[in-house]
Amino acid sequence: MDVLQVSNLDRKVALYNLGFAYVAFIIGTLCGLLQVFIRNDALTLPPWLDYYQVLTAHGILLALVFTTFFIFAFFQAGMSRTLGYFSRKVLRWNWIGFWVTALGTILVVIMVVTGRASVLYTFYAPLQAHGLFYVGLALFVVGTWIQGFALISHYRAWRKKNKGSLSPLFAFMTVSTIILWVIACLGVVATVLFQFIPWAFGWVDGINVELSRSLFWYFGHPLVYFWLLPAYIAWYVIVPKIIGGRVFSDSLARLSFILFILFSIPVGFHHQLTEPGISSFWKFLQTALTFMVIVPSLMTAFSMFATFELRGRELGGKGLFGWVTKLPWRDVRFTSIFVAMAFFIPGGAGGIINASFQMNEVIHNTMWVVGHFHITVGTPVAMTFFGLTFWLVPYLTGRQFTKSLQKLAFLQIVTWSIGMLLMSTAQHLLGLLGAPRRTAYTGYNHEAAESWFEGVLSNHVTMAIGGSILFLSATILVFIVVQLWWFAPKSDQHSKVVFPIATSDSENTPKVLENWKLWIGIALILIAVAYTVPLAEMIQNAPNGSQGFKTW
Ligand code: HAS
Ligand code: CU
Repeated sequence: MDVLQVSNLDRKVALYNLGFAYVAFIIGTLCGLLQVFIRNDALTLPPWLDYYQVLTAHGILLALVFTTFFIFAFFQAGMSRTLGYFSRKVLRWNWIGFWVTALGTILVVIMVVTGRASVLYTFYAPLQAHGLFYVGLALFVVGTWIQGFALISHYRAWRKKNKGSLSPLFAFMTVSTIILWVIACLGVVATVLFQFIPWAFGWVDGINVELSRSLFWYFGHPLVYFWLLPAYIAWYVIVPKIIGGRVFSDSLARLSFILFILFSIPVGFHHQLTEPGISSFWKFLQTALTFMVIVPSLMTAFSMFATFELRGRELGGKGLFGWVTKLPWRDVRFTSIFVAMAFFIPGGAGGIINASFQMNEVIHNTMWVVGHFHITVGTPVAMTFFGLTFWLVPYLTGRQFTKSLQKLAFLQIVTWSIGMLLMSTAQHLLGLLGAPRRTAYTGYNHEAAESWFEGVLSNHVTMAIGGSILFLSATILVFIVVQLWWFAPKSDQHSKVVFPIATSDSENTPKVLENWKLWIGIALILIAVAYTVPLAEMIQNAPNGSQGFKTW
């Protein structure tokens, strides 16, 4: 087999992941469109379709399926690019992992579409879905582990060959993200295998609700960093190359990823601050740790500004802000990701509000939280993935990102930004005024609420307009992907798309940063401190397990 052929094989598995991601994306955004109209009373669903079914499909297809498949496409392409082509074995396991993940997804989607699992993506007990829904979830996780371990074995082979040297930044960050993912999944695997599956198939009578939710959020919070870190990889490693700069600091970048491994897991209680059954001390400890996990994001913000300013000044930018004008704004691969970053400033600030123990009371069960995650995962993460798509698909298919497609790409990111700005602002404000989340309608305080909800931005109509613009944007994006995959002109030697990787000077980077045993060990200690006692209390003081409820 010649080298070119091998590289094409690596690309194929990445391309399959990417294709799967975009199929989920278009169906998921359509479900989102339906939702804003239902909440606006402008749409009544046919009897075989229900609000919670659509909401479950929306959450799962976008937050879980689109992200995960895209992330593996990016990882596979990037690991093959930075560490060399996959061996046959690594390639085979990547494929097996892909098919297992896909099989799990299809099972889950069938259960949701046939109305057997309208339990939202958080699948809180005692809501009870069909047993196969949980089996699908388990397969999904196993599939990602197989792909993850295949990439780790590729990395280990590289390290064996390059004893004593730090791995390239892209590979380091990919491995960190996979480590975080595997440790995080232990919680969801435990609750799905030992609690949900026996209960849903009727082998046991009841479920310990508090324990299941806690194990879910042990996973659910680091899950958001499993989405975010690949975006950060793009910010640290790809964006500097696109603007012609370099990585600001190799050690800072690696340290921030290590901090995510340490602090992103022992914090799940910040999603359960209003739940009884966990004493305030443990809630307080975990909110304090949540404030620790903000640090690596602030380091990232600092590092991005530094990269931009250094490059802008290099290009002749003068004065305090002159460098801003020197950045390559006409390059949609950069502009899309810059706007994504800008959205993360209010997105992250909102997260800090949520994590503040007392303030959480105000926003917890409201639309505010829905606003929060649309300007974290829905834009900073998703739009970074769009920005990557514009060159990743041509890179994988050997086609050109033509001028006319570039114009369309600008239209796509402008519409996504406007749609998201309108929708998420309305969601935040409606939430503050008391509009609930996770529910289609509430009679509580309805008359008073009607009069509050009449402002231009605090309005369900604004939210629906935003949602419609977003769906338009999604169709443009999928059109671009289809063009780049099958129809754009083939690239030749000159127009060949490269995988951009910035130089990162690791000469002075402390080697201890790549000592995984050390960091995984500390992470496990922190997890044990934050979780052992409260979980033990939940098991010891558990009331009789709850029966299952189907509310739909
Ligand atoms: Fe969150 C709920 C706290 C980040 C996603 N979050 C959610 C839910 C989701 C979600 C999906 O403490 C709902 C779950 C559900 O269904 O119930 N979140 C935080 C905190 C952070 C945070 C402290 N969340 C995220 C990210 C997500 C995400 C990232 C997805 C990817 N979140 C919470 C809490 C709740 C919650 C509570 C529970 C609420 C409840 O009561 O239910 C932090 O990680 C945020 C740190 C980030 C920053 C921002 C740094 C800024 C950067 C950009 C630099 C910009 C540049 C460009 C360089 C401090 C890095 C310059 C441009 C210019 C224009 C100047
Ligand atoms: Cu969280």
